[in-house]
Amino acid sequence: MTKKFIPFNKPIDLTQAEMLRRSAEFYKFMKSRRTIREFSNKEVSSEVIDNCLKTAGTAPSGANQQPWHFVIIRDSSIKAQIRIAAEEEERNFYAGRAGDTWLEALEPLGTDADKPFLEKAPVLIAIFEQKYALNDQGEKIIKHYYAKESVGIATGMLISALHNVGLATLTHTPSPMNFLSKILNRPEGEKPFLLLVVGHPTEGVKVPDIDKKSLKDISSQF
Ligand code: IYR
Repeated sequence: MTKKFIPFNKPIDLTQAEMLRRSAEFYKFMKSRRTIREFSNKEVSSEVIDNCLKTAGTAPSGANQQPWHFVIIRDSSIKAQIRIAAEEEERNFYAGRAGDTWLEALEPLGTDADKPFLEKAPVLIAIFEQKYALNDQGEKIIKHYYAKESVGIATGMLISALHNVGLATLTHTPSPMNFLSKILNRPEGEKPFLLLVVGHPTEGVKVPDIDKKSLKDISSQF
C-alpha cells in the first residue's frame, strides 16, 4: 500500500484549567465502574451496543490490522450452550485445576463455578483475537503484529464505552475457552480472548469490598 497522509484536526483544544477539571472528572467516573456478577434481564438496545463496538473498533492496533472480532450473543439457546460449556470448565477449575494459591487469590471476589449470568444477562460479547488474517479460502496468510495487545486495548475501550452509558460488565474468562470457537463457529486463526457479559446490575447488588492501588503504587517518575 502506498503512503497517503491527510490533515489531522485536533478534536478538542482545552485550557490548562479545563484539562485539569476534565481529567479529574473522567477519573472519578471511571473509578465508579465495578465488575458486576448479578445482572437483571432488562434489555439493552442493539444501537447502543453497536455504537460501543464501533468505539472499540477505533482502538489503535499493530500496523492498524485491527485483529479483533466481536460476536454479540442475545439468543437464549446459544447462551445456554455457552453456560453449560463454561460451567464444565469452571467446575474443573474450582475443584482443583486452579490450585490453592489461585483459589486463595480469588477468595475476596466470592466467585464459584456457577455462572447464571451467562443466561440472565441480555448480551454476551465474545471477543476473539485474530492471530492471522485469512484469505478467501480460509488459509492463514498474514500474521498479525501485537494481536493480543491490540485486542486488549480494544476491549478496554469497549468496557469504557459501555460504562459511559451506564451498562455494567463482567470480564469472564473460563479457561480454556475453545468451546466459544466451536459454538460460535469461528474460523481458524482466531482465538477466544474473553467473554464480556453486559447488562444492567440487579437492584441492590453488592460488590466485593476491594480497592485499587494508589498512584504511588502503580507509577514512578524520573
Ligand atoms: N474464570 C473463573 C475464575 C476467575 C479467575 C480470575 I484471574 C478472576 O479474576 C475471576 C474468576 C471464574 O470466572 O469464576
